[in-house]
Amino acid sequence: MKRIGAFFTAGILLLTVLCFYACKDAASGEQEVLDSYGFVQDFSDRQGYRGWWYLFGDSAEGFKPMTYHEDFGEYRGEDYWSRLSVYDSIPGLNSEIAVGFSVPKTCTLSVSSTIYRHPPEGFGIGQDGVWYYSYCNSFTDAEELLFSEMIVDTEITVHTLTYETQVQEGDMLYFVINSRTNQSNDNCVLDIRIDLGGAA
Ligand SMILES: [Ca+2]
Repeated sequence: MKRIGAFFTAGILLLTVLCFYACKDAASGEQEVLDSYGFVQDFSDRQGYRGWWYLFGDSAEGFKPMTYHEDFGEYRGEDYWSRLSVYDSIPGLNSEIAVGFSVPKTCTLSVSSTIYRHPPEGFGIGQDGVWYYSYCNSFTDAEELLFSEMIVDTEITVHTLTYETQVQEGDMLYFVINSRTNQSNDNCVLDIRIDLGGAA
């Protein structure tokens, strides 16, 4: 009986310790540094969860956080149509949308992103697809782009874009969708995989 009591006491003690650390992390906002991250895998109703941010605005003027709409399971910006989700991401009429990723540690990091756009039936006049590009912290010159691609297809075509770069803890990576000059049928399906390598 004493042995059962000892196991019971040890179990309660272990649960208390685990709860303490879980509650401490939740309260402080600290998040465990993982080896890999995924936009779809980690998608959350909480801005900043696992380093992901859901944004709208402009790469030149700056981005602002979108608001999560629970009924639709998506983030929306203030600009009409501007939204982000694992199923459908659409730039606004007068704004870009962006996924931000806050780098949790200094390292060499690799990115692999897929994107496709739902093209209209019988590709319409003036429908010019989207521009998808990525940069770190700021973008003022095309040479700073880590990848850049026009997604202009007449049937569903998955584009895979990759890069590897050295980053510092606290850097912000941006993955931006721009509607170009016409916003028709700019619905995209996006994923971003990020793997953290060794120390830079
Ligand atoms: Ca367009």
